[in-house]
Amino acid sequence: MQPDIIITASLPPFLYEPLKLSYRCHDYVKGDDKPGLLKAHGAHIRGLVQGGGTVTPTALLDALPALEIISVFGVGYDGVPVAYCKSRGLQVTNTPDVLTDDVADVALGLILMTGRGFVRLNRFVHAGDWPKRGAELTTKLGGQKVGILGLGRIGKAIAARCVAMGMKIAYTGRKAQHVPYEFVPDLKSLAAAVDFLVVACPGGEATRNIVNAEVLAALGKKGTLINIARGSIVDESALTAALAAGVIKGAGLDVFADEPNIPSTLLAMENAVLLPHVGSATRETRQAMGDLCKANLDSWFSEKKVLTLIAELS
Ligand code: 8YV
Repeated sequence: MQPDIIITASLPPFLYEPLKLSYRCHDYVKGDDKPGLLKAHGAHIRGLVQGGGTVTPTALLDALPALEIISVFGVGYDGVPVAYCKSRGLQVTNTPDVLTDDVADVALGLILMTGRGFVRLNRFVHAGDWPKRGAELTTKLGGQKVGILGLGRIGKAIAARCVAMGMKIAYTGRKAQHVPYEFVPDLKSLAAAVDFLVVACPGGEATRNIVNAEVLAALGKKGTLINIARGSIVDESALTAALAAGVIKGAGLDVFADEPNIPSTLLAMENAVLLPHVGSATRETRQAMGDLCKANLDSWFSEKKVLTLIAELS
């Protein structure tokens, strides 16, 4: 008999359709009667599929006593209660590696869009202003310093791209690594030393609002904040205030605290380039993420092995 699984995020058809062929899928997102769904099927649900940004409450997991695995369609699993999963012996898998390059491309894009003023210049041309006056001069990126918060797989891919543009790299994180980049032990000193501060660390309680007013003040007028990781890592009201008061030069953001809602004050900031969380949003990468998300379930239910168990559980 096909295993029962519960779907707690809205999934693309290229993942949902194959899942429906292999599993009895219970849609917790579209289902109107959620308590009814849990009452009828909770006892025999063995797998859960969620998105990278989905928050999974322990109360929901309590209602799934037969659950064996959570397969995250995304690399970030900050919405998964990992300690709880560990105590219950649940497998938790994600989709690392396959999205690294695309997310790093977005970080580089945001550096180019903010640093070289490409978004402003695009508006300038569309507005018919070019025949009226010359384009503004911006700042050369080669030689500027990029500080990376979180030098994991994505952070390293961002560093490689910035090196290719002649930029200098420093980073902070839990520990120094064997890499040819300068390690700065604390975030505030890193912010003070760089032109671009790039947020590339995991979200979750340990990193909530660590990019705060103090860090932004250290980044200062010379500095631009780039975030491709999680909105929760940056204190969004402090960021909006810093942008409004010219405390920092600008921001390039792909992620926000309460997606898809962005405070109107932040939306209004001319010195911020805003994207709708598109780090992994290419057809190729989303397909690869979908394939890996399903492969983890398939491998667990056929061989009791998973392909990408999260670090805390391995
Ligand atoms: C996706 C992400 O938007 O991988 C992640 O953690 O944030 C993004 O790649 C999301 O996971 C899709 O569910």
